[in-house]
Formats: sequence, structure tokens, C-alpha cells
Amino acid sequence: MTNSYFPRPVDVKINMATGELDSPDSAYDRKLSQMYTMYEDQEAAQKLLGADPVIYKVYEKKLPELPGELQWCMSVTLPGKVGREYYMTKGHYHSVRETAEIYLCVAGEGYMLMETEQGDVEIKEMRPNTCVYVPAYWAHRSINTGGEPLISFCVYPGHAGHDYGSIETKGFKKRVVEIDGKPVIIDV
Ligand code: S6P
Ligand code: ZN
Repeated sequence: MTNSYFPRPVDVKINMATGELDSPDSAYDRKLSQMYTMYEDQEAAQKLLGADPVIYKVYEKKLPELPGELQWCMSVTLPGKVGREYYMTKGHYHSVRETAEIYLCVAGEGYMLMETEQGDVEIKEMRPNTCVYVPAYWAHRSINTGGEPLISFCVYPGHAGHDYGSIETKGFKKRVVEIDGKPVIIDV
């Protein structure tokens, strides 16, 4: 090496039942108040804002934000609905669009909703032991359609970064809502 950067190995224990890491560098809760505008039913969202429920949790190890390195985290989307729409993550593109991600679902049930800036949409079921590959250029959002937390182990390039702005502005082209007791994918 010609500079002072030299990464060291890191290990961590993961509680696959809860998604918690034994020594996270960062752990945060995303509450409804931080994303309520993303839900279809704004009246239902307003009613829930008093209680301001946690919609999802993320436990992260912070690793070098450099090409060639990887980031990893546990993503835990809680069960629940806002109106008829299931709890979901905000969703994002990676700031560096040419970066992919792998999600390994370890518990719960739901979907991974993916979309490109050109308007292609794909949705994949998430069940324990399902591994979803989110290619470069695809925005991604986890949606919990079950009664238990939807827990995934995520790995993505160190320098990927997160672009939330595009999704906050335009949203996704599909939603997952409960109709007659079942999850149904609808057009926005
Ligand atoms: C990071 C990865 C996940 C999400 C997490 C929360 O690239 O995709 O760790 O950060 O599922 O979702 P969001 O959309 O709020 O980042
Ligand atoms: Zn991502």
C-alpha cells in the first residue's frame, strides 16, 4: 500500500430473530412522522401521527465508504398498515447508480419493490431464505405484508451512498395494499 488506508477485518454477531447486531455502529428507527407523505392514505397517516409508530429499524456496521469495500446492515420492517397500505421502507436509489445490493430475507414475509428511472418495475416476494439481487440502477423498497417483522441482511458496495430525494419526489409506480385480507399490488 502506498497510503495509510489499510482495512482491518471486522466480525459481528447477528440475532437473526430480531435483526439486532451485537455491536452496531449505527442503529436507527424510522418513524411514521419521517415518511408519512409517502403513504397513499393521508387521512389515515394523519390519524396515526399522534402515536408516531416506528415503521422500520436499521442496524449497521459502518465500513469504509470506498469502491472495493462493502457495507452491511440488517433491515427490519415492522408489521402494520397505514390505512390499507402495508408498512414499508422509504426506498432509495444508490447515489452511485452503478452499484447493486443483495438482500437475504431471514424472517417474515413481504416484497421487494424495485424500479428504474426509465420506469421499469419489478417486485419479488421476500420469505425466509429468499435472496433478492437488486441490480445497479434500481431503486428498492421493502414492504412487510405479514404479521411479524420482515428481516433482511443487506450487503452493498462501500461507496454506494443513498439518494432518497428522487423517491420522495416521484414515489414508486406501484403500491402494496390489503384488499379482502390479502396483499394486492396496485398501480399508483
Ligand atoms: C441500504 C439498504 C438497506 C436500507 C434499509 C432502510 O442500501 O438498501 O439497508 O437502507 O432497508 O431503507 P431506506 O430506504 O430507508 O434506506
Ligand atoms: Zn440500498
